[in-house]
Amino acid sequence: MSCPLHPKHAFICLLISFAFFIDPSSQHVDNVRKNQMREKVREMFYHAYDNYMTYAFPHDELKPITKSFTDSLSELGNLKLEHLPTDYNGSAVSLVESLSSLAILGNKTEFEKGVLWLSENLTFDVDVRVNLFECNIRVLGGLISAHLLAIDPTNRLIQGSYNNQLLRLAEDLGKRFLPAFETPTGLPYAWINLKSGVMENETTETSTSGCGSLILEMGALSRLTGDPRFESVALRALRQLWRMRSSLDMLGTTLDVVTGEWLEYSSGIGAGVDSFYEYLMKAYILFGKEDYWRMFRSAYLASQKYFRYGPWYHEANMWSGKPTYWQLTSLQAFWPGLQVLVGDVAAANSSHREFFHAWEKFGVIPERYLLDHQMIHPTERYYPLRPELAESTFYLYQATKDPWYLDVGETMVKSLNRYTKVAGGFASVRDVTTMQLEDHQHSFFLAETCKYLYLLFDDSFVAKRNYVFTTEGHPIQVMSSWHEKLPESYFSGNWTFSKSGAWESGASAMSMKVCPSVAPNSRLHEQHRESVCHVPDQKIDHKCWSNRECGVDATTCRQRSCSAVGFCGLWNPL
Ligand code: DMJ
Repeated sequence: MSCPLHPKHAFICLLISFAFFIDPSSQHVDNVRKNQMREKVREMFYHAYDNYMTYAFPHDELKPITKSFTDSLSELGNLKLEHLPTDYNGSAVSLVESLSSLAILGNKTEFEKGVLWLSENLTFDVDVRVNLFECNIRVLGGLISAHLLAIDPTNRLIQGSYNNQLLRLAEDLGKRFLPAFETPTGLPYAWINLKSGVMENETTETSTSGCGSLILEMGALSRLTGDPRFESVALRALRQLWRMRSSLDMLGTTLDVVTGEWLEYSSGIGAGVDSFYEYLMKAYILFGKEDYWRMFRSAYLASQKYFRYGPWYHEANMWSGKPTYWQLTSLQAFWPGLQVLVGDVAAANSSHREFFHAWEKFGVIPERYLLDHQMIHPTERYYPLRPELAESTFYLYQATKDPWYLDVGETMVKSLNRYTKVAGGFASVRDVTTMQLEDHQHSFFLAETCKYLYLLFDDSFVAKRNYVFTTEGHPIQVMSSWHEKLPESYFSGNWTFSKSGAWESGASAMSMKVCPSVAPNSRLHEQHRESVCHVPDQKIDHKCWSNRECGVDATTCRQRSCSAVGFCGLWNPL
């Protein structure tokens, strides 16, 4: 099966292509299994959610072992609580984070109850110092996504009246973010006090993801409110970050928002950088601006060239491209999911297998594994119920419909229930070598881990619509009115739908986002499929004088080089 499109549209083609190989008899068996697994995941979600509502709400997160709470909104990013008023009751972060999952699980009553409670009780006029990135992805993203789900008439989530209360809350929060961007560079401070703005002597250090992953939520907020400031500050920060890249198209991990200088030159695809890549690609999908695509493409190619080693990704110095740290980290496991979106399914599959091996070996994934010493990092042995492997598994199953990914999901569900379930919810693992637990159920377990596992086994919620999931797993629909490229005629109303017809079964929820020009009668067999990482050799006969004339291989994403006899190929050993 092959595809007629620009490389950047390749992923839809893969999604369609794989669907032609589904065997109907095995499909029935898969469906039975999927229904059973979906119900198991539903139980998991409610065990986590009900315990939160009973023992922690309206505080931010649940402590499942002691059945108590933590007001972690200001602690997010692992800093200690500061300036917390004694009468502070939290911001119900786990409830905000649960709304889109409740919608996907079809619990309209609980969704509506949550919306009403937040409308009447949530306030951001509190003297609390919060991490901008975390507050953006969890609270702003949670509110915006729930607002969009609430106003989508096809969901019928609200029986009573809904007067955009969640959007008003989001707008209020977004305005409180704005002072963070008032720096000489336009790069935002990492921390902000919701009541008073940037605090005296505030740290000027932040991370690449901290200032490069705000555009989905802030962009959506501008489109919804008509106030351009949110999108404009987020975009300015993103462009500034991109201007600071090295000649190799690489970025560091931490930087100073006042001087605009890099503080940490080593970077990779994991902590501190991960969602920067993700948001360039997803912003292109949601808003259709060519600029996002150009930035993403360059950054992605550099990642394949300088970080990738077979299925693994090490870190590298942004100036020299030389490897620095050889580590597999739990956060990196989102990468295969992103690769599915860009069409590099083969590369996604090979990395995903390595992460799953790690899961099988340890029961869950340790935060950091030292590839060069073949051991777990001595101080990062924990697994805080992270969603990234479930997320990639969901994307890869969407793209391939290979039932092996259902096995992966089943294994994950079993491990989570076996090692992390306690009477009061799900607890993080402090040490994967002993499975000793820690008294914390992070809100992303409700927003992401359970949601992606549920969607793996039942994608009916996304099957006929085009959602982009934020880095916190909150769905935002692709809309023609927000999009620079997709023609109006492509949409039914203002929402997007999969086309009906013979090939619909193969079109996933993600399929229409960047592939508008596919027609059902396309002569798919005669076309050549390309991956986004494919860069053609300079000469059509693949002859070359130097490595510079050779491109990047489409299947492996590896840089080709010029052989002694003058031909481009994958000559360099891994
Ligand atoms: C989530 O808060 C988001 O996915 C974020 O981008 C990084 N990872 C955590 C969960 O692991």
